[in-house]
Amino acid sequence: MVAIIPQPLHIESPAGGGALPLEGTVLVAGPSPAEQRVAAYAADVLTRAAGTPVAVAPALPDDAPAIVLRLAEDAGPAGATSPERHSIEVSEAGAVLTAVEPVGLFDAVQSLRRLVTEGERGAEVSAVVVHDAPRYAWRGLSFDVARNFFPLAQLELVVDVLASYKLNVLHLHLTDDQGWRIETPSRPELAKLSSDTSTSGKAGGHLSLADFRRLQDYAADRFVTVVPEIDLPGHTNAATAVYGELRADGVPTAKYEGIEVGFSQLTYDLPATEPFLRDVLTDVAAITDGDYIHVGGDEALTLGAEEYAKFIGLLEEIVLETGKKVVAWQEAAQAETRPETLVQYWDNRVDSAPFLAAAERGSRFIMSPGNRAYLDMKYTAEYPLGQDWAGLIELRTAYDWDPATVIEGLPADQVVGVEAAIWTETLSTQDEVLAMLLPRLSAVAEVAWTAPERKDWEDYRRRVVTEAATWRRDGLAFHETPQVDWA
Ligand code: TNX
Repeated sequence: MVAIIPQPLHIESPAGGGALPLEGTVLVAGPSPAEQRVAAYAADVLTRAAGTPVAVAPALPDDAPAIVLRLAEDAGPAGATSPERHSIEVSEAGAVLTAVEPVGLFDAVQSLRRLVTEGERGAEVSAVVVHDAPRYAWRGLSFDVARNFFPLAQLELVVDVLASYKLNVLHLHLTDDQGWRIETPSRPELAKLSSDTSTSGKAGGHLSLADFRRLQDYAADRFVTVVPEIDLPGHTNAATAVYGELRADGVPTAKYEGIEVGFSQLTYDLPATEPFLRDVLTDVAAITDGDYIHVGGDEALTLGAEEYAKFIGLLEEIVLETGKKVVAWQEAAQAETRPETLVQYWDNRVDSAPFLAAAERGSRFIMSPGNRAYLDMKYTAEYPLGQDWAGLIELRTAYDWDPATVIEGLPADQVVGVEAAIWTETLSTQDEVLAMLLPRLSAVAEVAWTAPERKDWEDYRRRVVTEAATWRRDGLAFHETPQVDWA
């Protein structure tokens, strides 16, 4: 069975079946560094999938079959305009992957690795024709490394998982009440003094500038962009625990290791506040490769509307001055964000009038509805990990939704994408995080990539079975939900 996740727009198997044997097959790509990087990545994943070496060759061989990676304008489904559009053609004689840009070749490789099966002649790639392009350009995961810290190696593993599902954004929630997880050179005390706490009682930690550099390089090799979040003006106890001048009474707050939200805040009118915001946001912008900085904006429950709105305006101004663009959680829409600011929807319990008003002003949205995409929610009431305030999210719940209809009345073309989210108040190990992500992240990836008319729960639950073999091979924890016949 051919089982690609996320499901492509167009996929066809030739009537006679057939397959390309991988033994002796080589990879050939164009000379640019980006094409060669995709080829090297393909060699690695195909070698692991095949259990036999698949190498990159400098040129087309005369005497061996090849998998050719080529850049050309005629790639993808008819009429598709996404820069990620691509096509795949596999026959018994060889394979050709065609894309307009290297990122599309990378996407094609993720499909190709899922076509590898064990045949009579050893590992082989099923004969197939694919034409594909994503529904949304922004497809990500928001990962909370503030409630518990996850070091570079674990973040790189998460990037690998994202890339394998054609997800292209790693949004890192770097600061919260429980810890400051990024080195900020103009405010070195933050990471030094306020990163040793966590909700699990574990030691905590933070990313050094060198870690952040390495993470972005690792992600870029996989066409994943890192979006750093500094959560402001609430969720700021890690900062007020360091700087008493950020408090009206001048006294630093105590460190916090609980899991309550909404109690901490900055104060707009204090002289130390704006310099603090400028320092940390300018530092973070300076080390960020991507276009976007996330300024948080959620659950500033102790602030009045007026002070909150002044904060959002100032945060936008500072980030724009650094040359970056702004993402903010949905609450910011109430403060009349600028139209260019991306609004990240999460709390589906509230009235949608402010979002429709923001949409009228031109705002665009990233969809992370808590009752669908919050992968820190429990699968079932009995599940030992996670929370349940947004509901229980079994696999089908994470699969069966349409980002375009989450906010009734929102124009569909003002949805730019989808992010799953994983908050880590109750999660402190790699296995715990993975068991929450897998298999649900693959379902959200299909929501983000696949056209609605190509989605089908029964078909997805058959396809996801084959993912388990890869997770087991790579030692990735996953939840064996009874909604799937894992076999
Ligand atoms: C709400 S979602 C929060 C987070 C919590 C999460 C727990 C959002 C923008 N804020 O601070 O970690 O619920 O599920």
